[in-house]
Amino acid sequence: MKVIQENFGQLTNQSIRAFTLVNDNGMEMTCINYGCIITKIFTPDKDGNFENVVLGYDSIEEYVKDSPYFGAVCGRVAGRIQGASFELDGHEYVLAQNDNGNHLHGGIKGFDKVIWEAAIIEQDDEVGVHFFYISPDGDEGYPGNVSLNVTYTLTNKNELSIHYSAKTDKKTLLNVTNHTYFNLSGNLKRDILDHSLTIKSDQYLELDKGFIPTGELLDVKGTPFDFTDGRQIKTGVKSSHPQNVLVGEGYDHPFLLSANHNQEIVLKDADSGRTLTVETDEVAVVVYTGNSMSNSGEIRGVPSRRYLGICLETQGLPDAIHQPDFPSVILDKDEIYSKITRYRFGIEE
Ligand code: FUC
Repeated sequence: MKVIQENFGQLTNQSIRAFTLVNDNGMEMTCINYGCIITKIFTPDKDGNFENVVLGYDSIEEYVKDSPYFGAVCGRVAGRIQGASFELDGHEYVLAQNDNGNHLHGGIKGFDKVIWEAAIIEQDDEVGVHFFYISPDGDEGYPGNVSLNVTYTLTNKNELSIHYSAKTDKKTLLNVTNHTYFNLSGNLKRDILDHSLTIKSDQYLELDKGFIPTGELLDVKGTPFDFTDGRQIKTGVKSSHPQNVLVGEGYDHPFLLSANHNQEIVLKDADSGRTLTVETDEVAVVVYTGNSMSNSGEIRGVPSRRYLGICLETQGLPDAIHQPDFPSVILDKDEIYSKITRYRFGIEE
């Protein structure tokens, strides 16, 4: 196993670095120190052909110009915060508005748009990159100096882990995710409509027209939101269920996960035989099927379009600060924030 370092261009006089983690099976993952963005993941199909299974670009300019959070770490708080403000200990905090008067994925310049410090990890059983960033007090309106670590590691079991850890010097909010768009067909040969998804989840959150949780938990049973026995993404895209229609025909919803984080989410592409199993200690996964992806421009030579990728954003519940019944996303002074998500790439048996 090894880590290869390369130049990924310049941004405001700072050089952007690309790190490629390679395991002994030939699986590769490339990430950059801008936004902790995962730019490429090469995994084998059922015939042993290695192809890229994520959406991304080959230049920093494209990421800066136009990226719907491809591969990036989002925060301080992933998802939407209604009205871009919240109250904490009697103090009103006003956040950056970047989504119709609401706050989305950490604001105008969130974790996805900053340069992180990086250090390589090379051990016998895993290789990785450790990213580090200090988000200053007042960043995008949030209180507290937050020091953050994001560590990507790859093993010979074709398992990629993301470990997030953080601390703050003042009570604040923190709910971080990774926004990788997966497409298991390989090199974007097909869209994700024929991918099938299994989620061990009995409930999902109802959204309002601003895509903000209403506070209602809905049962998946008997609806296009029932992924417990697996279902193809296209069933929710073609569905007339008001929640599928509302988000632009598809899914953009938080699903509640069980606490035992044992193979909770499985994505499959029958044609290539590729599978992706996601395990996490987070309380939810936001399934976003690329409903609002642009119909112009190209992604590595492939015309951009809706449903070209699917995001499985493991995280706390969006807008939790306005919902007393949701698990809290408040991080206390000197409390340790620690979350892990594992992605295992395989072949259908
Ligand atoms: C997801 C969605 C949003 C948005 C963004 C690009 O996380 O929840 O609706 O479109 O990605």
